[in-house]
Amino acid sequence: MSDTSAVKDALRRQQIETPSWAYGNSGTRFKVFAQPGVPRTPQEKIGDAAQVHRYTGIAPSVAVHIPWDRVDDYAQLAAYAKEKGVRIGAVNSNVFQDDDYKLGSVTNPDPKVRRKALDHLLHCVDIMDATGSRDLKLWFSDGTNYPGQDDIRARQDRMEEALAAVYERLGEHQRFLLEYKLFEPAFYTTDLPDWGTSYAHCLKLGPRAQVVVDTGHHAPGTNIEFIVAFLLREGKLGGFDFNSRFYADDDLMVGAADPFQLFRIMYEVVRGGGYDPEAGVAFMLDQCHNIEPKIQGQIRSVMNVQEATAKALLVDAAALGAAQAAGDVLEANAVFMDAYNTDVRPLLAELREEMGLHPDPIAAYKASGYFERVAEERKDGQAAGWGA
Ligand code: AOS
Ligand code: ZN
Ligand code: ZN
Repeated sequence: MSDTSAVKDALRRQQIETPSWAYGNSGTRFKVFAQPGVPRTPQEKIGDAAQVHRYTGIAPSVAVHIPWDRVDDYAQLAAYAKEKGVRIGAVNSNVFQDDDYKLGSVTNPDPKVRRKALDHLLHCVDIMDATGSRDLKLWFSDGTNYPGQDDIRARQDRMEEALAAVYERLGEHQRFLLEYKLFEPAFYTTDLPDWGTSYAHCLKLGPRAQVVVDTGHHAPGTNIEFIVAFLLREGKLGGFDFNSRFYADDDLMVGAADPFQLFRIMYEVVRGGGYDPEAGVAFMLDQCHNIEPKIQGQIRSVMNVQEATAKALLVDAAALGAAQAAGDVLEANAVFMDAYNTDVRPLLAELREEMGLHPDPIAAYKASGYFERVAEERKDGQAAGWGA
């Protein structure tokens, strides 16, 4: 797509979801550096997410994490989000922070622990019913640390059983997105370590079980865009948890470590039809802002995805196809790189003005005084943190 107005039309309908946990304090295992103005409640996290949407125009939903965002009335929380101009997106389950889960959650050798974990997952579907969320995001920390610790095959059987029970409970318009991760916190085996394992489980269950690609969850050097192309082709790409990494699951701002990789991923999304709303691919961020300001960090990340998308949309498909058909390796690569090397910032500034937004979202946010206001208002009380 090289016609600028078509590119702009496509960008106008982009939707990127921000995660509630990105607005709270977070850190590494060594230290959590508390920041002023951090939200104390799920409602305040939603308020912050609404700011990101306000200045970017393309972040209309916020993912919640249960029980970090526990409230008595989830329908009321959804109504609150609506009032703020956003909606509640994916519901993220959490079966990794309880003492009972030391040896796993749904794959734990103890049936009582497995039942407890499954009950939590089913409760998350109840929450989706109340919030109107389409997606349940499942990430399991389950795995083992030592050879022989547990039976690898039996753990797959237990995983299959739990996933089938959740699938069964989903409503007609609901899906689950199954996340995989190479390692951490388990260091020897992880029960869902790669896209192939997630894919195999999802394939058995049906169309409402989809794979989610967290860009930080692969071995260094993995060709993530190939995974994206393959899953899309199979109708199994449910969405992304975007972030960037230098080493492992760093959860840094997307596009910070390797903007070229982000472009290559977005190109495969566009190429495979994953950008069309009917494809149902959820574009979510999964990040933790340890040292940088949180709302601003989310705005920057949304802009990074938008820039990569704009470049991907700018690839001249006709010229690329012709070069590929002719076997002209260098010309094909040149067409691809031309799009990547285009400075799309002026185009995006123009688009924002057409959308009634400030051309520079970060400058507009900073000038709004929101941060100073909430820093004052939220002086008292317990700031939300990773896990609270
Ligand atoms: C964990 O590594 C995963 O990325 C999950 O998506 C997790 O639920 C999220 O990062 C919040 O901790
Ligand atoms: Zn994730
Ligand atoms: Zn992760």
